[in-house]
Amino acid sequence: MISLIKRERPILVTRPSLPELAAYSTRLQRIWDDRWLTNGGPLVRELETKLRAQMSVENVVVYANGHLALDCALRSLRLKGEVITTPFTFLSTVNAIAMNGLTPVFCDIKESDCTLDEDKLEGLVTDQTCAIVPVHVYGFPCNHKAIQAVADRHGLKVVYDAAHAFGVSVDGCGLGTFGDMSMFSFHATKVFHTVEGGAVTFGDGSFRDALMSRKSFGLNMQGQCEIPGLNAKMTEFHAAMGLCNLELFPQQMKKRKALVERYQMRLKSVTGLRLFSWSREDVTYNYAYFPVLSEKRDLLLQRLAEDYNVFGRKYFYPAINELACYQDARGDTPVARRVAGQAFCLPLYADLALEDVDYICCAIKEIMKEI
Ligand code: T4K
Repeated sequence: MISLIKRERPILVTRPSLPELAAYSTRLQRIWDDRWLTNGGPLVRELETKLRAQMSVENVVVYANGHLALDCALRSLRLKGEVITTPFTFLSTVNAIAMNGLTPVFCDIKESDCTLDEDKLEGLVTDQTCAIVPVHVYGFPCNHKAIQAVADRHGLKVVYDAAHAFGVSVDGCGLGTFGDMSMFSFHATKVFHTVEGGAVTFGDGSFRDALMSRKSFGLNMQGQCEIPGLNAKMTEFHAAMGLCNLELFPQQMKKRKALVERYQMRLKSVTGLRLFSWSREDVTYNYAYFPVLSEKRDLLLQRLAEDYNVFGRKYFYPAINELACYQDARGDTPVARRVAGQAFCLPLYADLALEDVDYICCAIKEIMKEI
């Protein structure tokens, strides 16, 4: 019997994992010994090497955060014109496009997994289109073959926003191998984190110099600057956290998988909720988020917070093309607008107990009976 007495401590949508302090201190000792703190030090290089193996990608460049990684990826391709993306994402995706002087165009999403609807993509391509930025939202993989086919037909670059997708693979291939480049976020709220951080993965090694120089003021190996760049370098302290967390990652995925399965089992027959499918046999999921759709979302989240001290989050609301600065952008997205009005994420992190999931699900059942 599960007690539904309001929890004293809030259960938040996520809680960053941390290594043992002693393990982090061991890594820090190297920083103290070398006095090498930033600007591409040995721990950053070690992290890039380990990420290459972990993500099964040819090339990795790490950054101070995911947003700057995406900015540098787009900047390095010297794009001009329109970029097609989806509005069901975090503001960062579209800001990175706009702040590079590019014009975002919005493609609708599929309700089944909230990723770009490949059937609506080609109709948005014009002679101004230069690239596609699809989002593996919640870590659900986009249909990369269909997207690449459109890109190839029209000579477009493809840069994935894979902020949520660390550790996800399709048919054994890491998502970082798709398109021209992929950006991953290593923010504290992500399945794998460096406190703040991010990376760009890419197959074509000739992109490396441009990607490296964009994060260091635009200076290249010869000390020249062809395009102005940013300061988007990852520090040794952040890389040290990443090296520790990489070791914990496999164990954390097992815990997250068990939590997602528990949510699925307990919520699958609750009237008024729509769950997503986690059963694609070709996909290895990372269980980054537990998204749900409900027309009663707002009331449900309010009651969960007030009566049970449980805090879900409206990831992602509103749709980006409902925000003032993007509301005039081209592209009709009825599905994204509807989904943004119903989507929310329930608490999910490796240290969450299965009993907490039971508590949250019982609370949801009680609320859904009453609203
Ligand atoms: N593209 C996409 C699709 C993205 O989702 C993101 C970021 C990006 C690009 C850009 O990547 P980064 O530049 O961030 O690397 C969070 C994250 O800050 C952001 O990384 C993430 N996506 C976005 C979806 O969510 P908030 O505003 O929801 O975070 P916040 O501070 O409200 O925290 C969420 C919950 O986590 C709270 O309940 C408290 C808890 N928390 C948070 C932090 C930071 C902790 O317990 N400890 C902590 O240290 O944005």
